[in-house]
Amino acid sequence: MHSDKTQYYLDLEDQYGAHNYHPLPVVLNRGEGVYLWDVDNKRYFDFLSGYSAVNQGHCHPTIIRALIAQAQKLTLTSRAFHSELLSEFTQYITAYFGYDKVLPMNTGVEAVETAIKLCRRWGYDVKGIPANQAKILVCGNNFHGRTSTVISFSTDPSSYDRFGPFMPGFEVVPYNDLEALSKALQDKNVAGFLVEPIQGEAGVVIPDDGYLKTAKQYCADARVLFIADEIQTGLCRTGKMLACDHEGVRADILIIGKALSGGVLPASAVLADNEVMMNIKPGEHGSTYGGNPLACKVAMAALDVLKDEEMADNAEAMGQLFRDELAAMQSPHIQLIRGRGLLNAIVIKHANPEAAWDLCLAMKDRGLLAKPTHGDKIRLSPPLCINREEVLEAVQIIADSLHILD
Ligand code: IF1
Repeated sequence: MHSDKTQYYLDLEDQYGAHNYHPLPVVLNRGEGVYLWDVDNKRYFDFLSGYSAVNQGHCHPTIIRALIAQAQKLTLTSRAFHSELLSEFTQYITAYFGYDKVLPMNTGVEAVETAIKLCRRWGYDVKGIPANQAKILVCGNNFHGRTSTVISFSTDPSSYDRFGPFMPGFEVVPYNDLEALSKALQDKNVAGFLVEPIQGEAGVVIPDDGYLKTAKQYCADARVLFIADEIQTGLCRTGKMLACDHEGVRADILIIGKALSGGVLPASAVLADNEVMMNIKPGEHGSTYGGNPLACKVAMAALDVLKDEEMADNAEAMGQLFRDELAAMQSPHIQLIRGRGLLNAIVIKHANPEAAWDLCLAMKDRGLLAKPTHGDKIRLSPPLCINREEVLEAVQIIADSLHILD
């Protein structure tokens, strides 16, 4: 069982915190690179990376240096005034991703909400959709966050059940189904198509080769905005800067978050060209903390690190090695291994429906942290600074742990 110390913290949170999560029973208090430590000073490989927010590794020194220096200088001005850092950040990030403009927000879902508002506004002002008729197509099994608007188009009851009434104006099309998309695009009131290049929460579901490229073309032909939610897949996680880069697709609206700050603070951004971005006028959208100097400084450092340390290439190489080594195990308990770069998942095959959870507990005991999703899937997504030796060591832990299911 747990140490008294661990149990003490588990009990505190259980008593005073809302029960909106079901975490593994481990209490962490330190992180560095690919490692986390618990309150008993036991070390773990982090194979969740804060749901892909910590791509650069925990407490990356370059990012933390930027955080500390900026925190001692200026943290928040609000958008009522200009700041030196926001100015610099807008130039930096638009050049980095190749868009005319950026709109900074904080959490991922706020950036999704922003993209929805931008898309609708473009639909009315540019495309000429009649008032309040704009439609946005979304995919089956999507995950784009937890606000009431975004859960309105979730297909997962645990996201939406008994949280209604829901926001209208969304239509679900099956993921990875070009025919269904093409049919839905015939509606002249469609303004946008919102898609995850790889579906994370659904269990790392990778669409067929060519899906994104053709979907983008269909959208262009129908004069519909292609909106890529790269909050989880972006920033080198899948072996390219953006997952859309695998197919040479440039989104009309690009949404990023999570690793934009390297796991240091909430920072998200929406990127688009003037035709889309310039329809929102002063006072029509914003956020107290969006684009604050501290987040801008941290985000530039976090983006620098991704390029300076060639994290896309490392994710590609280490991901390949990781999947090859998992496959070589030939475990009877692994039904499927899938992923791209270091966004990976295994599907567990076992009579016991608790097997994936039990496996995660066994891996925790042996020094590796990961979390099951949808019962039988385990996402395996370490920080992108992981090296060959560490991948092999992690694979050994997974192999040893799998034997508890024998
Ligand atoms: C939770 C998963 C990851 C996202 C995409 C927007 C957001 C997310 C593609 C919203 C957030 C999270 C949030 C986290 C679990 C999680 C997750 F399991 F759902 F799939 F990452 F693996 N678009 N993903 O993946 O961003 O507002 O949270 O910053 O507990 O809800 P946010």
